[in-house]
Amino acid sequence: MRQAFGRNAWLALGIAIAAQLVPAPAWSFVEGGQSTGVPPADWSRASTVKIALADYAFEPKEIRLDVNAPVHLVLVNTGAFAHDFSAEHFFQTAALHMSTRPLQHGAVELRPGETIALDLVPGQRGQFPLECSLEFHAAMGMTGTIDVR
Ligand SMILES: [Cu+2]
Repeated sequence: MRQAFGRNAWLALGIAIAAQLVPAPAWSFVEGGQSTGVPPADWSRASTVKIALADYAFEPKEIRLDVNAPVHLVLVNTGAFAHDFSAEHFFQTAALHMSTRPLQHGAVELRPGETIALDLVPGQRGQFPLECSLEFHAAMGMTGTIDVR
């Protein structure tokens, strides 16, 4: 009994320490009428931009977005293989809506046939590289540009 309690106590301590070590996300979150560090966005006026992830290309290859304008980025994997939408620099400058699920290292991966919507506000003008980070996909042409104006 004593030993079981001891193990649980150590486990709780380990979880508490691990929680402190998890780095804060590089992006910020925004919600209509409320914000956490970024101006509030009017999501009722958000535009929708669809991007297909095919084998092995983004369609369109150049994605144009307006700076500080909320957008529903709808990603659809139309291919037969898994792909990801990897744009770490772009996502670092954008504010994600709080309902948008967190990204892994500035990327979101989609299974064949999967659709994922990202609600975000581009926060900086510029041309940001986009690629599929799965092995050899970028080399086969699965790259693009996010052009924020
Ligand atoms: Cu890919």
